[in-house]
Amino acid sequence: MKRAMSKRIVAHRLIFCSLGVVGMAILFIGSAATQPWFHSASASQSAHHPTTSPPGKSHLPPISPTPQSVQQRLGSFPLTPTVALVKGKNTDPSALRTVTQVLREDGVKQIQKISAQSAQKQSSHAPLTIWIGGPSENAGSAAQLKSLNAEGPTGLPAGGYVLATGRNHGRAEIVLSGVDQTGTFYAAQTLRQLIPARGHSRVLVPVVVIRDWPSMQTRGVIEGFYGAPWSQQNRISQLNFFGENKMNTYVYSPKDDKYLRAKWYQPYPADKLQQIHKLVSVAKQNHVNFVYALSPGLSICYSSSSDLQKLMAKDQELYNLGVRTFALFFDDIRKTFHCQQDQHKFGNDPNPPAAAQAYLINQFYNKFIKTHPGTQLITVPTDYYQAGHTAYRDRFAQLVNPNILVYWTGVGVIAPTITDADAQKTYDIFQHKLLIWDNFPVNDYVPHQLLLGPLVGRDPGLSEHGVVGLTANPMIEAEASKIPLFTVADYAWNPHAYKPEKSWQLSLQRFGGSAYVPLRNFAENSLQSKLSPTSGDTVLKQQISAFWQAYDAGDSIQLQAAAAKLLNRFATLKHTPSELQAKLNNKEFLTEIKPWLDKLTMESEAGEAAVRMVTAQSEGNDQAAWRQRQIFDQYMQKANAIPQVIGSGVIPPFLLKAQSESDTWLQLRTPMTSIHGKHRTVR
Ligand code: LOG
Repeated sequence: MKRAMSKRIVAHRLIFCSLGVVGMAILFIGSAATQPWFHSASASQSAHHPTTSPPGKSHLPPISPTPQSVQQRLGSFPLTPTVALVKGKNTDPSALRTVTQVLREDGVKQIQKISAQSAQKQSSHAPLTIWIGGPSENAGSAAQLKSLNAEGPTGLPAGGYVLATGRNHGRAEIVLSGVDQTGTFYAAQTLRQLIPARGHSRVLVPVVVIRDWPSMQTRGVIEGFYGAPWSQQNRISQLNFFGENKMNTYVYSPKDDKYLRAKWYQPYPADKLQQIHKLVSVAKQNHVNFVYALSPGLSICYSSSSDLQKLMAKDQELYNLGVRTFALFFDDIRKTFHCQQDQHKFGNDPNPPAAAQAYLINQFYNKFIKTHPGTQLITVPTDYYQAGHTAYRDRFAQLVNPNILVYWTGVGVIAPTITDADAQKTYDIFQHKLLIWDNFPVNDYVPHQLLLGPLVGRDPGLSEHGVVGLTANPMIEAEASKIPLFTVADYAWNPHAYKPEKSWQLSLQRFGGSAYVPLRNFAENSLQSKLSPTSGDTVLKQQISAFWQAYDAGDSIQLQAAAAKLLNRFATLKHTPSELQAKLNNKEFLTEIKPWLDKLTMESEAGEAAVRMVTAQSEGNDQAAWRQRQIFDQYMQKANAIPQVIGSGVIPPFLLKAQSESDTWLQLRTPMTSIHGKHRTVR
């Protein structure tokens, strides 16, 4: 379906061109990679996806997730202090709220809200009219799109939209038309990026037609890690962030919420339920589907009807709060039984654990999902990460109702790559639609690391191989997680156009604002993960290798030059924490990353001392070398007292090598040594 539609879009563009719409440019985004991120999975680009055209006048701000198609036409018009907003009967309230907020932020003073009916009868006197809502929401928008020479959204996948701007008989117009309410909300999110506030200067609206839709149906986050769950505040902030980035799914499944795993059978106390209620409503405002998962496998008796009742009673409470998607998870449990009854019932099955879980899942499906309209069920099997067939998987595939979505992490719990071929193979085995549980950027297995790099290594065609979507398991540090999650949103929306480096840069710009430079310096040193084991601070890496080269060659001029550069970089890194603290208005993030900031300071101080120490050694300046060694030791001690890891693969190896060079030098000169004929005590 997607291919067919994309062909239509190409045709649509051609028609535009042949009509001679002057100056139209189709803008797409290319990138130069500085990290080895492009090599991890096949990088096939299908023909129907955007390529960069010579823009010439490309002043469009970057839009993320990358839209499927952007046509920029000649010209722009000012956002006037008075604007008319035309809404229909069913216009999405969140889209309306978002547009209003954007206009206020952009300095619009007067917003005249009018209904589609009255707008059709008499045109407003405002110099700019904004129509909000697609055909199902706002009866007037279709005609407006037509007069702007833009095709409507009908036929786009759920969440698709058209955003068109231009002049209609001399009057400026903006039309936000979703194929559904979510699409209109997404059009509003795109508008937010299209017309960013410009301080005191007037905002100009570029003339565009953006026709956009998600490639992956399900896009989002699964709070599914071990360790301290996110706070209520964290979650609210995340849900807003998901909406802004067109992610539509949040799976509530923190392993350490006792009510969903250890004590899955216990009802929530009223205050906890109230908190979840709030989350469900914030999710709804952001067009995010709140999924509630129970992990009963630590103690459940699979065939017990009273245990089933307890599961259903628990989920009924959530249903009452508005939850419609439920999950039963069986990851990280033993494949043994907790009651004799199960042994009797399933003991002789070709695969007892698969049979027992399938029985429970199907029972729950028949008794709960089928009796609660609008609900659906997801599961994660115990064999969620293996490559290929297992006896358990084969039996599970045979028995579990085909309407149930199956989670898969890719091959390996933390999958370095997820390829189209892997997906197809796994889909063929499970014979159920797959949802990716992407264990990135989760750090519960390496809690001393931050995984701030972009998502890499995921093939672009997964949704053509049985995959309905991807949810990322984030870090314990919620705010910090937003940096990689931004790129996850970009990937899942439009995987064929996804460029990790480019997406990551935009993520840092959006998150960092005026603190972009120090944020990038910090993040460059917090990149390593199983997905990108060799990435790191590229500037520093090059400078370090130039330094050792000059040192090994005994070339003092080169060494001086290399040392100066390296000292410069370490000084920059040393000041990065204070710069971030001064420029970044995000207390929560700064608190989360405090130990890493401290570590960076200590390592950079040690790095400076190391450069001076090695240079002094090389120059035969023993006194200076020894003085620097003492400083180096001081900072190393402080750095070693902080367990957090930063600069992996780059800074610590440099410090260790410097230390070992210094140790060798010390051994040659301890306790007394003769330098230039003079006796001097080194220690
Ligand atoms: C857990 C997950 C955990 C992750 C990374 C799945 C399906 N389950 O090995 O909760 O955060 O690994 O440590 C897991 O991935 N099991």
